[in-house]
Amino acid sequence: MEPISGTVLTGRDRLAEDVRWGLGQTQKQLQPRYLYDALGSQLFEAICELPEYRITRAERGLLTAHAGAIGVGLASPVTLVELGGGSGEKLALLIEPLVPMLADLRVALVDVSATALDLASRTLGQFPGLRVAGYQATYEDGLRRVTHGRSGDETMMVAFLGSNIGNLDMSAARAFLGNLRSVLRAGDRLVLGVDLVKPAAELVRAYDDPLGVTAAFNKNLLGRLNRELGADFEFDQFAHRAVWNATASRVEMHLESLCAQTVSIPGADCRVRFVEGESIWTESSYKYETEGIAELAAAAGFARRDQWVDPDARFAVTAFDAC
Ligand code: AVI
Repeated sequence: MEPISGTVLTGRDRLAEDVRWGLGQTQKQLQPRYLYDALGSQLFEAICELPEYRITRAERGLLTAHAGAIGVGLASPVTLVELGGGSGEKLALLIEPLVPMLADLRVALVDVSATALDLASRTLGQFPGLRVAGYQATYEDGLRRVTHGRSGDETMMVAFLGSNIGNLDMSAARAFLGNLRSVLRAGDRLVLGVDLVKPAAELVRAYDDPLGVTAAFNKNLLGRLNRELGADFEFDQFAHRAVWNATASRVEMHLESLCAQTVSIPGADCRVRFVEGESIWTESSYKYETEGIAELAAAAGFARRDQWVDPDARFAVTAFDAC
């Protein structure tokens, strides 16, 4: 699957092309970034509140307890960059101890969603005088723009939270961290929030909750193709499936066809045939071990400074220095 940090969605043509390609593969697939239209983003916010989905609460707890230590030793001026941060609520937790510590602190928000940038800027309004710049861009593009023309004495701290890195295949995660390192300087900091491997039953419940919110989040992708490309997917002819693939260390989300059927997608100029039981793979969520996170980042040129783990939820926040 392509990385979520890849090409920006530039409208219907891009969606149509990706859908035609993805549903033409032997293992049918759709890129996870298409899960996040307006309704999908709201459903994801609801997922974060589910008792079975512990990532958001665990990370919030770790950031609340350790934000001071995460930013310790940074010298002013500092630019704190958040990649794909959504509401800005977790960023605010990181900023709080930094405000009295640093005379010159700026924030750069990088997100493909204008709504998210707007929301995060409003959240950060609680810090009077804080300079906040928003970049509506992919991670790579936004980072290039943020780092371009930075002053000689400016330090950067990049936050990539919420286990967003887990939605990248291993090779894409490696490439992403390598690109990130290439635009940073030695001494810059990276804060990564990553979900850890845990018992299979727990993982499957987190991605197939009894209330059906994750199922709705996944099926909304079919709704999106109906709305935007005039497709005729029937929700009740597909089932949401969450599968723990232990070999690849990832939870896979699929939409499984419950019967043999043909779906028309006029906006993508195609008709797609399904046999009973055939699935569309819509997302991977890779789960790591604490050492695996450090090794992945080390290969890209980041040295682990400190790591904090929620032992119940099995979630880790790790601070790295670019070296
Ligand atoms: C955004 N991302 C880290 C979530 C995850 O856990 O992979 C998306 C998600 N998919 C289903 N539930 C949540």
